[in-house]
Amino acid sequence: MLNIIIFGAPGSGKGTQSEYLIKKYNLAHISTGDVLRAEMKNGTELGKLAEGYISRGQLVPDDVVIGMLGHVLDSKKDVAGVVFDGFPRTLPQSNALDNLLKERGEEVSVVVSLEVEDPELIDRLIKRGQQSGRSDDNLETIKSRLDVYKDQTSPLKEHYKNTGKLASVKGVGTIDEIFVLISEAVDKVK
Ligand code: B4P
Repeated sequence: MLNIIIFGAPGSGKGTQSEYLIKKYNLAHISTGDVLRAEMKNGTELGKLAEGYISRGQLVPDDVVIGMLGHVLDSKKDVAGVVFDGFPRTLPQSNALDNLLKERGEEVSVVVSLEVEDPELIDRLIKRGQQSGRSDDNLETIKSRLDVYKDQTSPLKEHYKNTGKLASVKGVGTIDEIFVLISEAVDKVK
């Protein structure tokens, strides 16, 4: 199975490129951000809990997200592989993913890291906020999300570099141009 982690700062294009990946390689898509937003929309206990963290630009606690991921993964049976979008975001999440995949006789195939500078990230998210109305796409929260990414998530790059799974891709350019680079990285491990 092809298990792709699409990794990067908020606004780096993870969600956008995931849509292309699932179509080209016929994969399932797990976006923890999408799952949490659906829970918020449905007003579930999990959604209410997540809302406080997301609106402040903080990460939802590891145990909550890891438990949720396990359930979602169980619902994706008989697939050619999975695109993990926005998960893992911390070292404990990365260890949990390794274990969840191992239990299923699987492993991470490749970690595609989209590299985009802060001013471009801020610009993209402000623009999206004007259309989407997402509670976390405002300047103050975007700055917190970028700080959280630097402190808690970006260290994972070193971790995946050490395992030989990291493929860094320039995330600036047209969506199609970036997808060509991502496909090259994926085709190497297919
Ligand atoms: P996510 O939904 O994952 O949001 P994100 O990291 O901020 O990235 P997003 O998907 O929005 O942006 P993308 O890179 O696709 O998470 C939201 C929140 O949920 C987190 O802050 C956290 O609180 C919580 N959460 C989620 N997962 C968690 C976890 N594992 N652990 C704990 N908490 C978790 O960027 C897309 C934007 O850029 C779009 O507007 C797009 O149109 C634009 N774009 C894309 N490519 C472009 C290009 N080439 N040029 C110009 N614009 C481009």
